[in-house]
Amino acid sequence: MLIKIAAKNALSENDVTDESVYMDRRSLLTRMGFLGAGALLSTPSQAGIFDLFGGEEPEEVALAKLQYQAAAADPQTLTPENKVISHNNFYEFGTKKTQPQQMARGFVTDPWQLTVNGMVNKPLTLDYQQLHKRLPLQERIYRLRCVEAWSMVIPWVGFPLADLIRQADPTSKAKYVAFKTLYDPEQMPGQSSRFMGGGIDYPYVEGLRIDEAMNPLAFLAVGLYGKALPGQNGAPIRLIVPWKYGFKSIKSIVAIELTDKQPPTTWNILAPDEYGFYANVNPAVDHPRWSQASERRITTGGLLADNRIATLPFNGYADEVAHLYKNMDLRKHF
Ligand SMILES: Nc1nc2c(c(=O)[nH]1)N[C@H]1C(S)=C(S)[C@@H](COP(=O)(O)O)O[C@H]1N2
Ligand SMILES: [Mo]
Repeated sequence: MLIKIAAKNALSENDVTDESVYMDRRSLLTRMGFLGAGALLSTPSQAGIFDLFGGEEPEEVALAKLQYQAAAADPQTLTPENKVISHNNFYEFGTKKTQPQQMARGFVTDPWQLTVNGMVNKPLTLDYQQLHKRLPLQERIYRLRCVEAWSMVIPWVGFPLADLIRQADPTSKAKYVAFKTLYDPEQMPGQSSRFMGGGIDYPYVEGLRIDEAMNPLAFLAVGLYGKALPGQNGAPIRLIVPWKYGFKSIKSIVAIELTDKQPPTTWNILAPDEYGFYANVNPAVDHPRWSQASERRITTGGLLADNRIATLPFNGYADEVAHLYKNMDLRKHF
């Protein structure tokens, strides 16, 4: 795949590594249990996040990382970490934006089990450790565009969804990939209260067509800002599909199933006239109740700093993904 690098969008390594998060790289691994007391790194600036996950960064990975940084991020800003972890949609922990951070505080994600099965030759079950170790971790800076018309720029840590799917070796029958969030009403208060959980019929489910799932942009995140994913952002593992509205990026995944039928998806079940299966970011197709032509980019603190900017087709990733929808009417398949 070719990723165009637009000079005007270029981010230097310094822009990206400036955030305090990179000073904290060690704490990610410590918290994930990969760094013993003696395993110290020379200095934070010498240690790349990749080093921390045990291994050399292959040249292709290094190149891909730089390309994604250039292509994916806006020049001026990452959304500050404190915003990324305090303004959330995770209805299992309440429907208010500030609720998930509070309610997910004690969310237990280790032990965890993620199964990959269905139309595959090699079904997989990954435990908490394997989620972080089975595949080389990389960083991706992506825009996240919620269907509610706010957006952020977030540095995720994880691996391409395609890498995991390939390990399970899908059969030729597999045409879709279905995802499911943990169902645990004792831990997730929104699942046991219609009032708190927004009327969703849990568990939260999502799906992609297999060619969408295999696109190099589709990503499974286990961390953000160089640290393990906080509960409110979908620990221990969540999907990121940056060219689609945020609700496709399902959190706290326990099951990935390859199937030959288009899987049901939570928001489509809840309001089929408002939320389709595809949910590609599209400024030309308004939500029935509001415009999708622009968005509020959440940047630094204060209302004045929150910019309204034009929404781009496929959230700015058209070069990478528009070909997937070549012969489709995107008004019909919204
Ligand atoms: N299981 C689950 N996944 C979910 C949601 C949810 O309520 N439950 N909300 C979605 C929506 S609407 C958005 S915009 C993103 C928000 O991700 P963030 O809180 O990490 O920014 O998560 C998505 N994934
Ligand atoms: Mo969203």
